[in-house]
Amino acid sequence: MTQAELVVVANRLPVDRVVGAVGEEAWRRSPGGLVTALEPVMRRADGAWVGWAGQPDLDVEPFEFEGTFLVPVRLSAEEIENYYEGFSNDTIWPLYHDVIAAPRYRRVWWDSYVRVNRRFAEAAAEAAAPDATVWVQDYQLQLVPQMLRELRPDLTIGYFHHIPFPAYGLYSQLPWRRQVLDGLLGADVIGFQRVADAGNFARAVRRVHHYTTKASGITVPLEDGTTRTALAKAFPISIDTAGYVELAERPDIQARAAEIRESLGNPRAILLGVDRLDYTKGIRHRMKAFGELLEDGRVSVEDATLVQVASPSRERVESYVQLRDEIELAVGRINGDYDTMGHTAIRYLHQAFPREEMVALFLAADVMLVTALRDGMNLVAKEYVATRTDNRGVLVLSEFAGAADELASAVRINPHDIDGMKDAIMRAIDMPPAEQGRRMRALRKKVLENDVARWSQSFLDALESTRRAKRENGAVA
Ligand code: GDG
Repeated sequence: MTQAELVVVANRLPVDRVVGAVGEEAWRRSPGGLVTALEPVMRRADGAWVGWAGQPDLDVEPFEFEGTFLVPVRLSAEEIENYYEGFSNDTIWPLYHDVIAAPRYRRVWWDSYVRVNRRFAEAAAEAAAPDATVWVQDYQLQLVPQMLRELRPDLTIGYFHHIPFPAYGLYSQLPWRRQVLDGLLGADVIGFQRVADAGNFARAVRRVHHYTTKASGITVPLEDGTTRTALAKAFPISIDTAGYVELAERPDIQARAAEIRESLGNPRAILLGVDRLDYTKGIRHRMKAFGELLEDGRVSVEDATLVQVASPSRERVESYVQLRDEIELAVGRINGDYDTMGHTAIRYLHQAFPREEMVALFLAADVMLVTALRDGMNLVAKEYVATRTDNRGVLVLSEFAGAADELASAVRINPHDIDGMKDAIMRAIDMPPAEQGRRMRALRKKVLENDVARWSQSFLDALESTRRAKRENGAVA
């Protein structure tokens, strides 16, 4: 098997398997942000990508795809249930999002998580050339860095955590808190979305292990009595800004935006929410606020329509099934009470759309509502800003989204404070164009400066510095 100088390890491969009419198999690039982010880097480096192909019990040999070597990791239906839907999405996800939903701690899930993480580590160890760089992605694979270091001490290992890292008071609930920290500390660079996440991680390491931390460095003792340094630092992720600007400037997409406005009956203001249907996104809180504004008579359906795209997500996890019921009940009630023949209060779409349609929606929306109760970053906030090339439109942004650290010129809200959120929505609807322009220009500056290429480059640069430091210290032959 070919060995690569740069190996990315992620739960999912960057492709989806499609089967044609006569049963022929093909692979299609999946549209995710991480894929776009890493595509140029992978191409340059002749990289390899280790991940699951998205279907149970699928045996596929490693293969080349558009300049990247793809290494599929097989997962059984039972492992998908225990490692992915169980431990990743029903234990770690709610725990790391400040216990918005109750995490479930099940030992069979943990056992499966350990087994699957080992399989990913072994596949990465095989795919990496001597002294190569391996970049592990996200909370499904927290044990991989240490497992990989044991298998291949020559490698330089990075890990990026896409979701929040909670305060120790919550993290300490995890029955396997020590093992997870040890897994992450196997990396040379551990990247987080916010400075606060890196701080929470360092504090957890101090509390559990009493290791010394200084600035971003954590001193990790080794078995032979020496130490090594792991770097825990913020690298806020971003988007392919230029790609979004290009779509926003396309005449057909602008025409589609006008058509969307028209088909909603040309209300004075279109409010937009775009989220995976997830309890961390604060969709219910948003609807409550909007429903009350209608009830109070502060807006009418002629004034404002809320378009909510809630793309289907994790539909086999019980808490998600329940959330969907609650949201759809709320939408039905609000629309039942306030819709007229020509206008709707909430246009709810439980569907996924192509990126072109998403950009048309961003262009049609006067106000973007990002009301997450807790979110690692929230790329939707940045995408909206990127597409507003005319500097119009208002971003209402939760303080609990990582994006709030950078996007200080948004209208900031605490989504738990429904009255505060109602006032913020009214302020956004009524905001004079001059103020919209001032705020949007400042927001766009941030998103144009820090795009996703810059993000991946700064992470890889940090990894490269640790590699050089190791060489100079003679730690690696
Ligand atoms: C995790 C962290 C962190 C959504 N619906 C459709 C669609 N989307 C796209 C959005 C955006 C992406 O999916 C969602 O990204 P977010 O950042 O908003 O949220 P998560 O999925 O929870 O992502 C998060 C992120 O990782 C990256 O590190 O920011 O905090 O939770 O790009 O536009 N795209 C299309 N159709 C849809 O229907 N095409």
